[in-house]
Amino acid sequence: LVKDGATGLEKLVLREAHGCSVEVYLYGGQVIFWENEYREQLLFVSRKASFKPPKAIRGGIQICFPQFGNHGVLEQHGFARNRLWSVDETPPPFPATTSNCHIDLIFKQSPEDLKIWPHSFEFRLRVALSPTGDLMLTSRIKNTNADGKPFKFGFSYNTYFSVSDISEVRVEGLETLDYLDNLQRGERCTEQGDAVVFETEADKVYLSAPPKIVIIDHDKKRTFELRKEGLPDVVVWNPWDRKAKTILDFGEEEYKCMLCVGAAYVEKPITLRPGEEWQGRQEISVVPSTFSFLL
Ligand code: TA6
Repeated sequence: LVKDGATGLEKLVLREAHGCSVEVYLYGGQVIFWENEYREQLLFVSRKASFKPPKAIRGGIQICFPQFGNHGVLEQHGFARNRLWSVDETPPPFPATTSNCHIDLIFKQSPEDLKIWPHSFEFRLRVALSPTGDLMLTSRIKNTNADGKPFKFGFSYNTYFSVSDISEVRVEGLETLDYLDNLQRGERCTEQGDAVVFETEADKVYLSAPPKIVIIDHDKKRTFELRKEGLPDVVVWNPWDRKAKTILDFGEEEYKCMLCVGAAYVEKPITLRPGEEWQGRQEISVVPSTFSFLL
């Protein structure tokens, strides 16, 4: 656990044998850097990001809980992403699939937040790096209500991928899916039959998406793979130029070099009875793009 010089925030740094590394802020439980062995920054962080409460850090992987978007009474995307988490000294046994290069954080309900969301929970987050530098996030959320009450929640790993040029990016795996279009008051629409490309603002939640999504950054000759478990939906967002100008913690031209794609649980909220625990995993990896063999 070190204090980040630039932001004054405490962070955990995880370095894997081959040089891949990940940095996680206790603020928001937020992965902020993910570097491969070539020291490339694979996640986008806005140069205008605010690192002070109550603003969530614009970039990396935001943990949106217990609400996604404005679907509910809480602030946009809930409060987990702008609260202080702590190191989990007593992590429960995680599924064998997480590598032994990991860090564990925990986030619990606070007395003040109980007023806005009257439920007790334990949210344990494991951030793990595989031997090949894949980044795996496992969230385990347990209902610890003493009053026997179940609770419902929404969730998303809002992951800001760094891309070379958004107009050269294609996303495969979302073809023909139904999605909720946030630009049309959440209206349910159906995606076309081939890969998703970007020419204007996009703000969609794809429903019941397959376990693997592929994001091809043609210019950087890089392909991201996103695998998910326990999370049926996928969020896709790029503000494009006009919307970007209205976002204070977002540089005007930055929409060109980012794409927010994340495994989520949006359409139907998750219900947990007391003592029950939900688990949601997202694993992202970088594979050399097939195009690189052609060029
Ligand atoms: O995940 C997509 C989205 O809900 C978009 O509608 C956009 O608002 C984005 O999240 C960013 O939200 P934020 O509260 O972080 O500015």
